[in-house]
Amino acid sequence: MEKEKLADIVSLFNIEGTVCEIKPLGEGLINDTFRVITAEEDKPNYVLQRVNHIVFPDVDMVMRNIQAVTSHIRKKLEESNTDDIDRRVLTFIPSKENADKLYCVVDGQYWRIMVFIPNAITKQAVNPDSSRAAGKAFGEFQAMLADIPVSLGETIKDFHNMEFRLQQLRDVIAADPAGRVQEPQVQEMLRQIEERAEEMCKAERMGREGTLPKRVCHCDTKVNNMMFNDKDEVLCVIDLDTVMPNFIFSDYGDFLRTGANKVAEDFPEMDKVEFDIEIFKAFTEGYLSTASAFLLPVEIENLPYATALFPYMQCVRFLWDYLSGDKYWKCQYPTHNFVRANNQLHLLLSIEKNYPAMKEFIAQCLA
Ligand code: GN1
Ligand code: MG
Repeated sequence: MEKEKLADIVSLFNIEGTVCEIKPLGEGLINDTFRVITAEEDKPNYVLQRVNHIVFPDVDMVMRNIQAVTSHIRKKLEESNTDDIDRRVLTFIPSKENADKLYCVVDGQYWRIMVFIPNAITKQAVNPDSSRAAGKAFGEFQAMLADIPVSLGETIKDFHNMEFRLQQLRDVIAADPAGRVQEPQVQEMLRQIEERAEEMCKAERMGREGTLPKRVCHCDTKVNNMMFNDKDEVLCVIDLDTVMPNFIFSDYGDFLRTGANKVAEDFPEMDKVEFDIEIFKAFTEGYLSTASAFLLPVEIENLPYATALFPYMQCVRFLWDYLSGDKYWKCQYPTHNFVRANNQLHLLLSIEKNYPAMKEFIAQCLA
C-alpha cells in the first residue's frame, strides 16, 4: 500500500508528533502491521494495523474487548504502583472523529493504531527460562482480568470449542469437497481422532454441567505474543484480538502446543516431533506461581488434559482445512495441511506418554 494512503489513515487518529516514516513491521499472517515513526525525540512512535475482518467479523466487538482489557490492566498496574506502566500495557489511540472509538474504517478496511513500546523485543523460540517467564506472565494476565467489570464478547464464535471443531470436521467428511476423504492416511488419522473424541470433549461437558468456569483468556498464547525487555523479563502481553471468555485450558494448552514441540508445527519428519517435558515443567511452574491462587482444583487437575487437547484440536482443524481444499491456512505445497495435522497428532501421541510425568510434576509444584 502506498505511503501517502497510510499517512492519510494515520492522520485520522489523535496521535502526537509529526509522522516522518511508515514501514512494514513483523510477519503476521492475519493482520497487516506497520511501524509509524515520528520526527520529535520526545514523542512516541506508533504501530498501525489493518485488522483482518474476514477472520474477525465483528471488529467493533474486538476493539471494545481490547479497550475493556487494556484499561482494566492499566488500572491494576496503577493501583499496585508499578513503574513504567506505558511499557506494560498497550495503549490504543482514539480516532479524531470519536474519542470513544479506537478504530477507523477506510474503504471497507478496519484500521487501528497503538503506541510502539520502546526497547522491547519479541521472541520466536523458547528455552526453559523464557517459558517460565511466559507462564508467569499469562497467569498474571488472567489474574488481573479475573475481576474485569464488563462481560467480553466472543470475537470468533466457538473458537476453542472442541465439539464444534469435531462437528466441522464431520460435516466436511460428509461433503468431501476436495475428494480427499478416502485417502488411506486420512482414514487412519480419522480413526485416531474418533478414538479420542469423547474424552477430548470433556471440557464442554463440564462447562454445561456448571463445574468448569470460563474466565477471560488470551486465546493465542504463542511466545511471540509477548514483549520482553533486555533482561529477559516479560513486559507485556500483546495481540489481544482473541481475548475472550474461555476455559483456562486455552492459554495453558496452546502455549505448550507451540512452545513444547521440539520442531515447528509443520515439520514433516514425524519421528522428530516430540514433547519437550523441560519446557512443560518450566512453563507450568511459572503459570502456577501466579495462577494457582485463583484456579479451582478441577482446573489444575485437568492441566495434563489441556496439554493434550490443543494438539488434538489443531490436528482436527488442520485436517478439516485439508479436506475442505485448503481455504483457511496458507499452504506452500498440496499436502501442507495434512503434514501439519499429522505433526500435531504425533505431538499428541508423545504427550500421552508423558501423562504420569506431568501429573507428578504438577503435584510437586503445589506441595
Ligand atoms: C492461527 O495466525 P496465527 O498463528 O496467530 C489460528 C490459531 C492456530 C494457528 C495455528 C484466528 O494463528 O488458532 O492455532 O493459526 N488463529 C486463528 O498455526 O484462527
Ligand atoms: Mg496472532
